[in-house]
Order: sequence, then C-alpha cells, then structure tokens
Amino acid sequence: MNRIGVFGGTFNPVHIGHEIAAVEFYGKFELDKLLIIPANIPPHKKSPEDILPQTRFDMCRICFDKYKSLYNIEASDIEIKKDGVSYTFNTLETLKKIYPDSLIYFLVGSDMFLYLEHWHRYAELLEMCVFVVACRNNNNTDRHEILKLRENLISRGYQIELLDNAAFEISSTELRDKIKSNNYDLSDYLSPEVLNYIKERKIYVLQ
Ligand code: DND
Repeated sequence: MNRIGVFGGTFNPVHIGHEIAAVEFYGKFELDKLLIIPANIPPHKKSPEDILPQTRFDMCRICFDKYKSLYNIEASDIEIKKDGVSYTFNTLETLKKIYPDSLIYFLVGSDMFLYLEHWHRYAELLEMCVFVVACRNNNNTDRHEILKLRENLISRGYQIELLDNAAFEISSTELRDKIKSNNYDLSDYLSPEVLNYIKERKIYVLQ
C-alpha cells in the first residue's frame, strides 16, 4: 500500500522548522509522496487577509522544489483552488478519491495535535489518516500532554505516531514580526529562496 504524506498549514510564511519536519517525516515514514498543502482560509485562525493564498502557495513551492531531484515532495494547490474555509476533513476526502489504495499520514505540530478535538469532524478524521506529531519545542509539559492524548487515542483504536524530531523553536508569527521591523537577518529561519521572494516582493513589510 502506498504511503501518502500530507503536511497542511497556513505557511505564512513557510520556514525552516516546517522544512526540517517535512523532510524528516518523509524519511522516517518511508513516504511514496509528500504533499505540502497551504490552506485557502485556515479553519482556526483569522484569515491572513493581507497575504494571498497564492503567495503562501508560491513560497511553499519554491521552498520544496529544491528537493525534487531527491524526494517526491511537492506543494499542492488543492486547498487554495477551492473557495472558503479549508477543512482538513474535506481535503482528506478528496485525497482519498485521488489515491484510493493509499494510507494517508498527516503531519501536525504539537500545538495543533493538542487542539485536534476542536477540528471539524474530528472523530471521522481520526479514522481517515494516521496523525504524526512533530515537536515544536522542548517543553516537558507539552510533551507530557502529547503522550497522554496519544495514549488515550491509541486506546480508542486510532493510529497516532510521533516524529521524534529535534525541535526547531520558531514560528511564522515571530518571523512576520521580525520582517515588519525591517529585520531581514533571517537566514537561520527561512530558506534562501523564500527569503529572496519575501524581500523582492516586500511581503509583510508595513506599507
Ligand atoms: P496552522 O495554520 O496551524 O499551520 O495549520 C495546521 C493545519 O491544521 C492546516 O492544514 C489546517 O487546515 C489544519 N487544521 C487546523 C485546525 C482545524 C482544522 C484543520 C479543521 O479542519 O477543523 P502553520 O502554518 O502555523 O504550521 C504548519 C504546521 O507546522 C502545523 O501543524 C504546525 O504545528 C507545524 N509547525 C511546526 N512543526 C515543527 N517545528 C516547527 C513548527 N512550526 C509550525 N518549528
């Protein structure tokens, strides 16, 4: 059975924490394909009105294009092509039609995993894919909460895996704030392609 990985996000912007987690995910779960899927409108956040979905998609595309010769990873426009809110349930339903004989692995950061019970059609979602949890920080309280929730879900028959990645503590919000204050010393956090794209188009800069 093929293994299709999915990594969904707002990716506003996509950063090195996302990139490292995605590549580790691909390798550890021996994926046949990994789709990076930026949301059109994320269900749980205020819509990033100033940044077009197409712009967030373009940043993902240029970020992950460099892996093409090595891995089967690509940015997918499946959510941004649809109007409205991008519920993961709907996306997985569509992917299950496109890849009927595949097992879907969905990568989430620890913050999103702990929020999972608030996701649209949460119980059904848990039956549609294997959730894989990536650490976002080295906080032991978070880790304890993740293990507790994982144990609970596994005892109810669901499949939850841990990426066991080395945490890379950065968030898109922090990066946007740095750019807004004209701090472009971000080569430790953004891949060069994405940083150039942001600089050239003056994205996130207060006008
Ligand atoms: P975010 O906007 O939180 O992603 O969205 C994550 C995914 O969850 C999207 O596909 C949403 O559509 C889906 N979701 C959320 C809530 C409700 C529902 C669906 C629903 O259907 O009802 P970000 O752009 O902030 O980050 C992308 C992913 O990367 C997230 O899972 C985040 O936790 C993770 N992440 C990191 N992982 C490892 N190291 C780091 C990370 N920073 C973010 N440094």
